[in-house]
Amino acid sequence: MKVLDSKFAQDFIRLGDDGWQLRFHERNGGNLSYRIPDDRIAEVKEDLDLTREFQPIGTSVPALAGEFFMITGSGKYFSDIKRIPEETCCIIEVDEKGENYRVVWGLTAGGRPTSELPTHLMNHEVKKLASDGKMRVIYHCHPANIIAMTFVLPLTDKAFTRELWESMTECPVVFPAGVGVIPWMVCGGREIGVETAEKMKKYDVAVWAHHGIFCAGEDFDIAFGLAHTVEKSAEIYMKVRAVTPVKQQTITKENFIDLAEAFGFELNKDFFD
Ligand code: 2HA
Ligand code: ZN
Repeated sequence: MKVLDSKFAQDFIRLGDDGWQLRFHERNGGNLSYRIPDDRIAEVKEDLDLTREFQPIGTSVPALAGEFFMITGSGKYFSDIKRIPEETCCIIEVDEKGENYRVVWGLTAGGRPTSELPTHLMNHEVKKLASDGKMRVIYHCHPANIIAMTFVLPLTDKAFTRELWESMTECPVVFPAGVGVIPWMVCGGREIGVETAEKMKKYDVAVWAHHGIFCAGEDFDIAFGLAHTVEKSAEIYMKVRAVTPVKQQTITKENFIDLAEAFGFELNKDFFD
């Protein structure tokens, strides 16, 4: 089978286009990766070129040795993913040590995988180990309202989690563990990847101050739905904040407890006063 005829590639492309439509990706902002299951990569083997040289990842991810990932390219635009997926995306193979990668499909007009490759792979490693292999998608985007929130709230997991939970009833249901927050750092390297992966041990969402978010999910719908929910809640928070410094009422701690009981999920109690 051709890569572009596979369901995983079509789902990858649809997420990319959905993110573009929702204005989460200005210019070349954001990146997306998917850890491809063995049986899915076997189906597209005929379309892969396994002859290229391996290159350093820039970090070590031994738990991902031998895995294949579909991933967006550095400098490529999300607005182009649907139109020219083979130019904007690629499939990479990680070597047997988890230290090098090579491109085996895509980037037909040249280029390399996203500058955030170390963060993507370190997040995949953490999530693969924590979920018994179920988590497969890591998604990074630049939604305006969650970025705006990083200029008005203290950069703590608790401040962000509480305000996001309080701004929309669905939020504690969708991300009951909460969200992690990372202060401003230089992006594109190993250091920010280490900090993000540390947050991903506890949460499925990491907020990068003045930059954007990273979300993890078992599949494309879950990862994208998470980013969408966080951003919608951030939009409500910023709207409320813009018209009043004081909320007249909100969702209370007791309300959260009732909600968790009704829906049968475990809320992260670290964020209760
Ligand atoms: O340009 O979003 O964080 C891609 C990015 C870097
Ligand atoms: Zn970014």
